[in-house]
Order: sequence, then structure tokens, then C-alpha cells
Amino acid sequence: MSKSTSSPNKRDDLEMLAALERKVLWLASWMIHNANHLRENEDGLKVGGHQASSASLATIMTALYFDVLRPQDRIAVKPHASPIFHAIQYLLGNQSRERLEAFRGYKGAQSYPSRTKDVDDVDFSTGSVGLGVAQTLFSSLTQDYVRAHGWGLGRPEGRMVALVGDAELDEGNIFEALLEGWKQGLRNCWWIIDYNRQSLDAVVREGLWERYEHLFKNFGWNVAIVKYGSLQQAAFKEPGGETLRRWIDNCPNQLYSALVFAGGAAWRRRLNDEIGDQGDVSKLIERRSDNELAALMNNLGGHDLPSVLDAFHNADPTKPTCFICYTVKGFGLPFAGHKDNHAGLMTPQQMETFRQAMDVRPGHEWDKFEGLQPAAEQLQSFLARVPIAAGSPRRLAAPTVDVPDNFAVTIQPVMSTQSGFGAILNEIGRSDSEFARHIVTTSPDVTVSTNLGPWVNRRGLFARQAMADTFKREQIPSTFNWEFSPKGQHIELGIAEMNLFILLSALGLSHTINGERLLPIGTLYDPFIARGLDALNYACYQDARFIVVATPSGITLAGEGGAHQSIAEPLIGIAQDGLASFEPAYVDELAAIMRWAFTYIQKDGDATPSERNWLRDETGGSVYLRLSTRPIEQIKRQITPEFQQQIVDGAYWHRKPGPNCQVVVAYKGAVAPEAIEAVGLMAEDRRDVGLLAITSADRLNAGWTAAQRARERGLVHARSHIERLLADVPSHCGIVSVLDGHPATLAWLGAVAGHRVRPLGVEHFGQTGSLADLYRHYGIDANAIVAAAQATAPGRPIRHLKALP
Ligand SMILES: Cc1ncc(C[n+]2csc(CCOP(=O)(O)OP(=O)(O)O)c2C)c(N)n1
Ligand SMILES: [Mg+2]
Repeated sequence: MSKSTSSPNKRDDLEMLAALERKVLWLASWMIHNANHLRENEDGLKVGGHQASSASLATIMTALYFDVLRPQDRIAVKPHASPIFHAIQYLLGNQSRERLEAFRGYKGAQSYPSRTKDVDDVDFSTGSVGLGVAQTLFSSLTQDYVRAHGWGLGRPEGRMVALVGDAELDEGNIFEALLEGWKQGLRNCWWIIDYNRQSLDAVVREGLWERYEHLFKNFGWNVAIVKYGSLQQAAFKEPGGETLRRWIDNCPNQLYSALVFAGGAAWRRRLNDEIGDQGDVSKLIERRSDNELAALMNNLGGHDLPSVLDAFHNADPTKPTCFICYTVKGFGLPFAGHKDNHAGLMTPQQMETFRQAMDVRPGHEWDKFEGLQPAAEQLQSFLARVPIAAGSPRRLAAPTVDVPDNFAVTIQPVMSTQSGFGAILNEIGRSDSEFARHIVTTSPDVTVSTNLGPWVNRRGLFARQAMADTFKREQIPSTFNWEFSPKGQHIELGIAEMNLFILLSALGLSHTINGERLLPIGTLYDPFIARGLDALNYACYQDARFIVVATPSGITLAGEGGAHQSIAEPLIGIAQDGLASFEPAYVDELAAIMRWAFTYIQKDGDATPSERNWLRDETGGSVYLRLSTRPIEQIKRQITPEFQQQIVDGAYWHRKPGPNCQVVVAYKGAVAPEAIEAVGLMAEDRRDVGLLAITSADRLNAGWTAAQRARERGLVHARSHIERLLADVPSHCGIVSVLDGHPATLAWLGAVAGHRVRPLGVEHFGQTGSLADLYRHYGIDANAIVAAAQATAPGRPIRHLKALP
């Protein structure tokens, strides 16, 4: 059957696998039933569980986990196959009965496999369909990157495997990834399609497998079609077998599903009606009882252990492979094949019948080997021998990379944060330090326009095969040296922000997957965060670690055009879990933040918040830097460690307000010059005006929330950074907040200590113009700040205030 040494070429092993397949299906079904039964009265809701979706992968996952996978392989399991996954882990000793009993409940086994919330060695989280699939592709590229740089060569190469629902292939991000995989010479990647021809609502279109086959082949993949099980293959060799095969091939998806659901007698009626008068094939049908006939017709390749094992063990290792495995949604369960089965749950009566069929005694539902034919000791020793068990737990770790104390950067008198970013990386790029070597950058076709050019010039582009820069070879002058080599440190992506974030997710998990740490930085235009947002969220959910640099941003990009203006991103920066966001105004602030960020993305401590800022700095996370192309006059100043800390905590007094302060201007990012100008304009008419520089609304807000929660729990002395900063600001003082982004980003500042606040910002977009035009148009220029101050902090008329248009 197989050429591979690890394949179960012994009959005994096949028997073991068949028994385990039965057990896996039972445990998954019981887990779902049990959870629903226990909890349906708690809140009137059933917890659900996707019995049917799980069942269609029972055979394939049994073959993978108990035979095919090796410790170095990594797998993304289709979200709704989570019960099967947990059942397998339970059998392997990696999952507890308590957690299975609490399936979908608080601290129980998760509804969809989760790297961060499950305990049973989930390689890649899944849930938002399509993303886990693409993650395997980018993880394979990451593995290539790591090995090409001479790391991790002591470990064997792993295959990155995705179990893919057929309807999951409707997600566009999968095709974006395919294209990128083709460009980068993908290998070591398997996508196993659960071709049950059912989605959530529907039965899928006819002939999709042909489109998939052509498509994958076009992108350089091998395609293995696992259509017929071994019973069917044997029947096709009987007289009349070819007629049966033709009938199966021509049977529409809807009808096949309906007949699977209806069972043996229905199959007989239909087959007799359509091919029953054709001699040999009639005899072939007649020779079988109803049950045997149903078993034959249901014996699609994806439910036949010998067929799937054969396909997996014979895959060509030099290419990525797509397996199209024919399956039945709900296989082995009473609603198998029914188009409404997606959310279907077995009734207590059906479960009882199933229990009896599985030879499970009441009270022994969780016993691992209950009702199985091979002896328990045999099964236990088989499980101890399965290849994947040799490497458990498979989550790896890597030491942290030291970050220099300071980033040397020559700050020009007038400079934008975007060019500051380019200059800082350029300086890092000069060095041959371990730190510089571990940085990997990537960008979806905006490498140069986000200022990564100088870094790429120094460190080169990555490709497994070297490729010279033709312009350079032809001696045509160019600012950029575009040479690809296995040593390059920039991964050039096509214009697809989903790919950017999924690649960052893969690079940012390298320490746990490859045991080698990378320091990934991705750049893109700020508005296009929205394009890749679900993938960014996914990367954070998996706890991947990276820095994303978004530039240009806001309406400050002025002439770049209305379509590229971003408004909501600062709110995303506040709301996105696992992502600390910053929007500095000055390059020295940026350097301080970047230095901190490289350490933060490597942190892996517990979640105890620091008493200083009430942030979870020891836990670490990823970082989002919102930068700007606007050159602004820099300030000559010393960044002391205390000052650096304030910048990182989210704010500092640019101009500390006096005791009689009437108004504070709180600004964030590129509007710093307007805020400064406004403070100057009202200096004569308002007392002790304060100027608060905000570098991170996100961290200020998170610290404030956490400190309040801590106080409510009894830690009466808890104080956050923003509470300390505003503590001495008199309560009658008004605050005008301003940023190039949605005003709600800073509107909460008034709630910290009960000040009136007038939040300025951008709520509408799309207008082109010069910077001055746009700031005036949207109301974030100095005059708008002064007008807001006049309204918020009444007093004598501010004489420099011009009438507003
Ligand atoms: C991005 C996203 N959109 C929608 C859903 C809801 N959803 C979950 S599974 C599914 C389709 C299931 O079809 P398929 O992938 O064929 O798996 P099957 O149920 O057949 O096993 C949908 C729409 C989701 N999880 N993620
Ligand atoms: Mg499906």
C-alpha cells in the first residue's frame, strides 16, 4: 500500500487505526452531546458543536494524527473539526476529560482550535475561515526563510498542513496566498480539502473539484484526488463495476447527499431505476444487502483509511500538494448528507442508538478504549508509538535577541516620522549584530514608498534562489539595489494586505514553530489596515509577534488623494487586543518607541500588570506604529530614561500647565505643530495653557481602564499614567484634544478626572487639497483648536481667533 516506512503496512496497524477512527467519532459526538445536554438549561441556549462538520474529517484526521504526521509537521484544523481534534488529543494524553466535559464552556476545550486558549498543542488557531489555510502556506515560507539563514538546520523540515472545508475555498485570501506561494517557490505544504460538497447553507456547485484541480495545478501544486474508497475500487473491478463508477461520477452532488441521508433502500431504488436493467451491474447491486449497498455507496475516498493513507504517504515532497478528498458531511451519524445538517445535533434517542452501535456502556462514555475490538493495552501501546507522539509538546521556544540601548539616528531639523523610521532601520542595517540579523521586513508592494528602501538596499531581498538585479547588471543607474538571495532580509509581497498580515503572523510565530526567533516588521499604507484587518486580528489572536508600520496616514497625506485617507485606524489601535499602538509626532519619540517595541514583541511573561502604568508589559504583544509623511520641525532635547518611559507609557507634558490653567491642548501625531501654534495664539488670553503630547492613546486608555478595575477590586492606590498626568490639572480646566483621525480616539480623556473635553479630529474624508486646506476643511488646524478652546474654556475673547468659515 505504501512506500513509506511509517505507513501502517501491517494489517494490525490498520485495525488499530480503524478502531481509533470509531473512537474519535464517538468521543467527538459525545463531547458535543454532553456539553449541550449539561448546559442547555443554563441560559436557554444550546452550546452547539458542529457534529456534522466534524464527522466528515474523522477518517482523515485519524490517518494524519495516528500515522502520517511527524513531530516537526504543523497543522491548521478546520474550525468545525475542533471536537475531532480534541478527541484525538484526549486519546494521545494531551487533553483532559474535564476540559472535554466543558467543551465550548468557560475554560473548556475551545469551539475552534485555539493556540492561546486551548491546552492541547494547537499549532495554528482557526475560526475565521480561510486564514488558517493561508497561514500554513506562509509558515512553510517562513521555515524556508529560517533555514536559508542557517538557523534550525538541526531539526528536520516540517510539512505545514491545512484541513480545509470545501466552502472555505470561497474565501479570496486563499487565492491571494496561492499566488504568493507560487512566486516564492512554495513546498512542504499540504492542503487537504474536505470535499463534502456542503457549506453552511447549501450544497456546493457541481464540478468544483475540476476548477480546483486546474487552479492548483496552474500554481505548481500536485493535486491528488481521493474519490473512491477501497470498497468502491474493489466493486469497480467486478462485472458491471464500470457502469456503477460512471453512475457515481455523473451523480449530482445534491442527489448523492440526499441518497446518503436516505440510506440503503433508497440507494437500491435509485440505482435500479437508473442502471438496474443493465445485466452485470444489477447483479452487483443485488448481491448486496441494503446495509452493504449503503456502505459501498458511502465509501468515498475520504472515509476510507487505506485510500487516504495511500494518498498521504505517496505525496511528492518537492511540491505543495492539494488533496481533494471526497467526504460526506455527518458521515457515520444519522443526519449524514442532509443539507440542513450544519448546526444539527443528535437527539437523545439518536445518541442512545449510536451509543449502542458503538458498544459503549452507560457510564463508560469517556473510557478511551470502551467498545473497541483490539485490547486496551494494544491500543495504548500503539498510541505511544505514533510518530507525532514522539515530539510532544511540539511548541518550541527561542531565546530573546538583545536590543541595543539606543538607536543611533541623525535627526534632521525638519523630518517626518516616516523618514525617521527609514533612517532608524538604515542605521540598524549598517550593523552586523545578532539584532540586525534577526530582523525580517516585508511589505505588500510599498517597500519604497514606506521608506524601507535604504534598509533593503543594505540587507537585500529574500529568495530561495539568488536573482541578480538586471538594472544593476546592465549598469543602468537606480537608487535601489533589488537583489534576491537566500540571505536577504526583506520578503517582497504582491499588493495583498491579507497576505502581509498572515505572513507577519507566520514570521511572528517562528520562535514557537521553528524554535528560531525573528523580529518581523511589516509596512503598509494606514488605510489598508482595514483591507487586512481580519488577518491582523487573527495574527494577534494567535499571539504572533511583529511590528506593523502604517504610513502615510490620515488626511495629512494631503495631495496623495482622498481615497487613501484613514480615519478609523486610531480606534482600531485602541480596540485591537494584542496590539499596542503608537502615533508619535517626533523622531526621537519614534526611536524610543521602536527600541521598546523590539523588546516588547519578545516578552512572554505572565499577565500581571505593572504597578507603574497598569499595562501588561510583561506579557508582551505586537506593535502598531501609525506614522506620517509630514515633515515637522524637530525639537532638540535629551531623552532621559524617565522621559523615554513616559513616551512609551503614552503621554508627557510638552508644556506642563500651571496651577491656574484654564485649558489644555492634548494632541497626538502629525498635528503637533498646529497644537503648538494654538497654544501660542491663546497664551495672552488664557492662563497657564498646558500642552499634552500623546504618543499612545491605546496605552493610556488601557492603563486607565486597568487601574480603575484594580481599584474596584480593592487596590485603592492603583493609579494609571494618564491619571497621574491629569491629577494636578484644575477641574474647571477644559481640554481640547486633536488628532488626524477619529475624534473619539481622545474624547474619553475628559472622563479621567472630570474635565470638559472638546475632541477635534476627522469624521469625513475624501477631499484632496494641500495640508493647510485640509486641516482647515476638517477642523484640525490651529484656528479650530483655538475656537474649541474658547468654547470649552470660556473667558475673554481670544484675540487671535479668526472667524471660522
Ligand atoms: C470568515 C468567516 N465567515 C463565515 C464564517 C461562518 N462559517 C463557518 S463554517 C462556514 C462554512 C462551512 O462550510 P465548509 O467550509 O465546507 O465546511 P463543512 O461545514 O462542510 O465541514 C461558514 C460560512 C466563518 N467561520 N468565517
Ligand atoms: Mg463543506
